[in-house]
Amino acid sequence: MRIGITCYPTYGGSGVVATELGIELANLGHEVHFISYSQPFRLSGRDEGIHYHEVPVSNYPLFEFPPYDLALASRMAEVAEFNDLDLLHVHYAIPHSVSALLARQMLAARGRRLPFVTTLHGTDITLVGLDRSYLPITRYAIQESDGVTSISDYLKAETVRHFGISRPIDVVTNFVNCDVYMPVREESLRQAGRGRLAHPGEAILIHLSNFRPVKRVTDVVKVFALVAREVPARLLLVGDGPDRSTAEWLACDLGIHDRIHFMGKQDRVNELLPLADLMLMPSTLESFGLAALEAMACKVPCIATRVGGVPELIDDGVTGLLYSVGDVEAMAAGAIGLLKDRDRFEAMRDQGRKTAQERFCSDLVVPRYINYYEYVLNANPAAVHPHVSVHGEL
Ligand code: GMT
Repeated sequence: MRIGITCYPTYGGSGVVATELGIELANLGHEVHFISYSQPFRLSGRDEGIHYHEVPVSNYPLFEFPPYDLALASRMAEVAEFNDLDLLHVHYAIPHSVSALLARQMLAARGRRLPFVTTLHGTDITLVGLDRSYLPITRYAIQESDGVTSISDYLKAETVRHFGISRPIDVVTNFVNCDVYMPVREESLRQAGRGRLAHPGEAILIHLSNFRPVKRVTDVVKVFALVAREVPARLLLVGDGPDRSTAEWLACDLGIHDRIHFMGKQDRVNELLPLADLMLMPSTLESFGLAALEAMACKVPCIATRVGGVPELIDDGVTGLLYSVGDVEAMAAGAIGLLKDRDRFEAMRDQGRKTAQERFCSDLVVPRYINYYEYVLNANPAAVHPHVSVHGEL
């Protein structure tokens, strides 16, 4: 198949999922075309079977807000026509599904079919999509998509509840490549640099996010401060975003700045995650919690909040520990208890990896997307939604 993928290319779970999906599809022999304003950060630019098409956005002085969604629609239609794409797969509904809808109509006017699949990821439904400025058009584009998938049952239910969507939504969970995200043995750990990040006998806690308010990075620092009182420990904060400086100030105020490594944005998190003993994910909301899945695949249990789709991923007490939002004392107590009970800790590490392999491994989930594409392509194959007929250049 020739598949166009659009996503937010910067650091963020939906972009990560879209990029990893593109890589997996290309490895399986499909031709993948990313269409976005910059190259997704996990791509090298030289990946076999993957092409990248930048969306140029004119910054004409009249535009206080350059219309990216229109430029994206034009580029989607062009790329589809030049490369004979079979379908588009857009990640995060706003504005990508609206642009895809326009591209589909532009090509239909030329007698060419371009179905599109929208994958819902999180705040496109639970936050941004609920904003009255976006809600009607987001609802329309979801409803009009040729296929809609959601990354969790929770998000599917929220989409139906908030948007009144009547068309079917298929749940295709996020996934992890268990051969890329895997635990490493002690010797490799030392070579990989754990020695630089922690002293022997210290526990390493890790948090990975885009440091937006929903991630509650200050709770991460507070939990860590309580843990570090009881257990020799260090915290790796991976990522960057609006709440980073608040977190840095808090670390100074709590006198633990020297035990926290602010590592900024990192490309190869699969090399960092196995260095950790525990992950902290105290978010206000997660529709899935991809970072926790990546950690589980590396045998790193997660201390998380019982929100959104997280309980679909983490079995409380078995593959991680779940708490109420903001209950930093309980999260710290849970982390300390686990670090002090080696048998329970080891069992949880093993169970996490097993769950990742048995339920969320890319080998299992990516074929579900491929089957879904085939289903969409086979549904009403003659439909091109022609309104007018246009020939010549797009
Ligand atoms: O909704 C967002 O915050 C954006 C999105 C992203 O691009 O980072 O995150 C969502 O999608 C991820 C990948 O599917 C999920 O793992 C995250 O749980 C989800 N974030 C939220 O629901 C807050």
